[in-house]
Amino acid sequence: MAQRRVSPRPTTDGARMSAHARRPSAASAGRSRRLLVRARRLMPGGVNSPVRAFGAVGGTPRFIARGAGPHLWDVDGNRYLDLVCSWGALILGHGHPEVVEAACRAVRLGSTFGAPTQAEVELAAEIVAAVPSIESVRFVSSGTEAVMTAVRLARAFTGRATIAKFEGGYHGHADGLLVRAGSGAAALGTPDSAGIPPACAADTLVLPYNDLPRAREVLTARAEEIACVIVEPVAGNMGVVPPQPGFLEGLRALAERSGALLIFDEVITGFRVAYGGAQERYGVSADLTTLGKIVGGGFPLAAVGGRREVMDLLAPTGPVYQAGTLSGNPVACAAGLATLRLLKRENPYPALEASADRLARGLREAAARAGVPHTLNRVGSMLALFFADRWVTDCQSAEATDRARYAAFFRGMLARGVYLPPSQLEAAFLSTAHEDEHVGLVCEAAEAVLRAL
Ligand code: KE4
Repeated sequence: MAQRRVSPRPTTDGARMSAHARRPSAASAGRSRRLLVRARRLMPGGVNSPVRAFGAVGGTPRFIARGAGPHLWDVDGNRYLDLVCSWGALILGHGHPEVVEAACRAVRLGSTFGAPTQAEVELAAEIVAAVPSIESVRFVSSGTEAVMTAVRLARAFTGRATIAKFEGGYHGHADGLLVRAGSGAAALGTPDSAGIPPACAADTLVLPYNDLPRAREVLTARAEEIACVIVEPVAGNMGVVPPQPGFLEGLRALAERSGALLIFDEVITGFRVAYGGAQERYGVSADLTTLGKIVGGGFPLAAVGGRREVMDLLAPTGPVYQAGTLSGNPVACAAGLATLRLLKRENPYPALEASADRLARGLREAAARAGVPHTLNRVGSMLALFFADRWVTDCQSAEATDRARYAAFFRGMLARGVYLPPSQLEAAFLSTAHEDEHVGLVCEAAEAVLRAL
């Protein structure tokens, strides 16, 4: 057991704090640091998903003890305003009573049966009602599985092999999709993962996001071989990059013309940017849609859905095999159902839009007053502040921003009790639990940190 030292010592975040003179919101990280030492002996990097290791921002990853509403508490008792919301999953904040009650009620009846349940039928019905292009849905346990299944369906339906994706788009870690992915991979500077056979990556075309002429050129030239075009309708894994006007409509037309399926990866945007996701917000329908995060209410549940003639290719009705021990898990379905029913009943989207707009304006004003070059992208309640002097419209411009300055900003905000995404190439989120006072606190902290930068 490490000998606890009582003298003040520099934390790895560079802020020297003593046990007595700690700023009210400054965060000590002693227990997190000690847990990290143990964790690294037991798990690669001490984490179960790379971005959590703070590799892109430096400092000690905080081990979280609990969450409530808009807040997280770490194992040292420090409280943070959470702008990650478990990567967008918690649109209702941490521990919403209706979601907790639904999950507790379900788990008392049994955690998993490996057999059909009514909860799956009810959740499927909510999703089919919410997204008109989804006539049939299959539940899985992660966004990666949902995308894997969507791509396999597209290949079976078209009889073609090639996938077209967009640079900076992250669609989970299936071999064929981890090609110049965004999110963790790009942030770590290894856009292509080791362990993926060249032959596998060869079936994946990577196009520049928001570049419709280039997409038109490639998708026309190689029309015969393209099984699907998969896109994040709002990119949330290179920071936040909205689709340029006409981009999604153009992809729709190109897919139509080439006979490829258009897959909207709405793992982030589904139920986030509107109740009907990006398809409602932009009025463009997909052939297949992948959902995750919000749809599971904070539990491991994701989904792939779309045209019945495509979905019916899935076993047991068709020849495309796909399966999962915990697929459609009853506890996750209960939490997801409670979440979607509350979103439909209360329609918090206008209020979320207004809160996020206030936050965006406050951050822009703080950066301007601090004289720090910046740009900010926002769609609904997902947003990203970049340190750059020009718009961020694609992966190249996102990666060209001042990421070292973002890392310093992240650490400064963390020390002031605001938990931002630990990578510039991620999205920040608000939840219905974030109120005006919380938005104001974030803007105040941002101004102080930006001035210090
Ligand atoms: P999961 O397999 O992580 O549940 O979902 C993969 C996925 C698919 N599609 C999109 C658009 C996604 O954003 C994701 C996962 N998102 C990342 C954060 N941007 C999850 C966080 C992490 O990897 O730790």
